[in-house]
Amino acid sequence: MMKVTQTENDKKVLIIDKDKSVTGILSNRLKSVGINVLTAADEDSAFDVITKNRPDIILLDIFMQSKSGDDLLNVLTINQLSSNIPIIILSSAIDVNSKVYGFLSGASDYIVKPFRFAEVYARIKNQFRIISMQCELEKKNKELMEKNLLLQEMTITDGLTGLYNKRYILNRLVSDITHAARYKEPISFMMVDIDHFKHINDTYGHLAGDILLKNVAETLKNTVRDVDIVARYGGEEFLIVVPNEDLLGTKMLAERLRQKIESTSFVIDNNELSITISIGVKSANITSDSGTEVTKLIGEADLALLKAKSKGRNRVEV
Ligand code: GH3
Ligand code: MG
Ligand code: MG
Ligand code: MG
Repeated sequence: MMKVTQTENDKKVLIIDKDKSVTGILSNRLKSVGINVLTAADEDSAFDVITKNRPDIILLDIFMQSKSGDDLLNVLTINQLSSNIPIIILSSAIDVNSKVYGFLSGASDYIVKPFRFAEVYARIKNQFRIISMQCELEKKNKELMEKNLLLQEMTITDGLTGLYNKRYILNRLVSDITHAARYKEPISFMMVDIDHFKHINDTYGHLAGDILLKNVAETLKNTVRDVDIVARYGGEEFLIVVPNEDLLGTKMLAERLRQKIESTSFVIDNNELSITISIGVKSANITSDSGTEVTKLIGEADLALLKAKSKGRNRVEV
């Protein structure tokens, strides 16, 4: 007798046998080698068992005279609940056509009755091995997809703040502008820059500056609307895309941001830091759909930011 490996002990085999010709002895033999055996005598009880117990393999006894076995084979291979469970046919039909029909209908294996237990067991083990290989492949595939997702996320994310990075926002802008042009919607931007940030670094250290940047990023993200996109554009500079909003609405949103940052006390290393931001706002109605607009529009938001800085900082300019 072959030895049952560890993995086989938790595997379940469902025997579907209408005339109960094979169930008894076969199920006892399988149990004696440590396989969990489930049985069903008709379609309804088979699907009951499949739903409740999720068998790994189905042994389908086909009673050729009634043709009912063939029908059930087709049902099992088509139904979503059972379509990915390998089916081993047990049949007294030895002709090639019956075998070909079984395989073409989706069976994974075919055993001719009367059979010897050793053959059934060997073929079951063979299916177990195929299942393990598939599981292994699926696992590897899942790991690869997760890695891929993580990499994709890393390429669009700023490591310090977790915001989108400059590369992402520039790409995103092109499609947002195209969208705005197509639907004749306004599109607006805010260029946000922390005032006198150098002073924070000089006074509290670069590390505290980093933490502050993270906190400011979070505050910005929590203060804008869900549709607005916040990106870290440079060191202490953020670009916010405000879709489908005109100049007036964007100025109000910018003012809200400015006030929020001004009124927030950022606690870093037991120091309560108060900072301010300057914001340059640019709104546009895109008429021609052109990606080259991006550089121009950002340039204009930058100019507005410079204006805010030269006018004394902690303010919004257009
Ligand atoms: P202004 O009001 O004109 O914007 O003054 P500022 O000091 O903020 O501007 P400036 O451009 O002179 O300095 C920006 C500072 O931001 C200098 C740089 O060291 C700091 N900085 C840029 N990126 C980071 C970062 O990732 N971490 C930290 N801690 N500091 C950064
Ligand atoms: Mg600054
Ligand atoms: Mg939000
Ligand atoms: Mg700056």
